Amino acid sequence: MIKAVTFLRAAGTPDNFDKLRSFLLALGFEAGRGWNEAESAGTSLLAPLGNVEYFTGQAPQVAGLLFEVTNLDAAHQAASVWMKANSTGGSLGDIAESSWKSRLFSVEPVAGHRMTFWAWSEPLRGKPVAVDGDLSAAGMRFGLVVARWNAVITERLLEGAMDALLRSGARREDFLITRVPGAWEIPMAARVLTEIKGAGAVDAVIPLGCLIRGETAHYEAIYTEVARGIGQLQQESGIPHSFGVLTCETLEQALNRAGIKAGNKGFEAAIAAIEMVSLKRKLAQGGPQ
Ligand code: DLZ
Repeated sequence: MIKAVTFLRAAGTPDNFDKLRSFLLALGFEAGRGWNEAESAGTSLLAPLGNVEYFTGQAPQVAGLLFEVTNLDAAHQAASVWMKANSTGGSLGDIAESSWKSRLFSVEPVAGHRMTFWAWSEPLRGKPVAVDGDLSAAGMRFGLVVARWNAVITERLLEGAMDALLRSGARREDFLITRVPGAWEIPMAARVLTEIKGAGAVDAVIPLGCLIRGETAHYEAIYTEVARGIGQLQQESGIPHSFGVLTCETLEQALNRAGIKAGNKGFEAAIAAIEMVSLKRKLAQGGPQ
């Protein structure tokens, strides 16, 4: 139900009003919609986030207006430049460590209007909490579907994928490799893999194929169906499917993406699958703890 937090401050004079607005815009506030009427004028300065904090214990020496910034040194530099360009009788303090695991500085861009800018000392504090998958494949089981068409490429993709799985802690018995005639058949085989139950059930499917436009008249038709089929299967089964199907203009381009010059997309597809299985498991356990 709460929509926003607003701090009302009386600027005093029109000159103070202009100066404070100019200073806070220089420090990175976004200009909101103000008002200008006969009895009063207002300027609105927007921050991406706001909160109200109550506390117990001893607070650091901070002003009532407290602004968190992403880069305190850059903010201090911007404040310093503004203060030099505007003789206001205000003052700018140095950056200091606070007792609250943060660094801060206080400034009066206009005398009598004190505010404090701060940032966490530890860069990862204050960041939004996110859940990331890990890259450990131990304890996971994978189904790989490899198209035989353009085997010179797809076998390299398979090598890359196996390399990624083994190096990430999977054992050889933890992945089941199936071969299909061409990319068109990948979704069907992937579906069968997702339907395995019990000890052989797979945690993720890694499809590996290669479509080369120059040599495939109905390239678009096959590609669209393969992409749609794999995507649909992933949604329906809830089992992560990465996408290791190359779509290239030429054989040279395909070779480059299969380990020659532009990485190995099979390796990348396996890593993505590991990450998604891990993420899925973490989220199933309740997300960030
Ligand atoms: C038929 C065909 C053609 C022309 N090109 C490719 C290709 O570039 N890559 C690929 O994986 N498969 C190709 N195929 C085979 C089809 O995917 C499919 O296997 C056959 O049409 C048999 O259903």
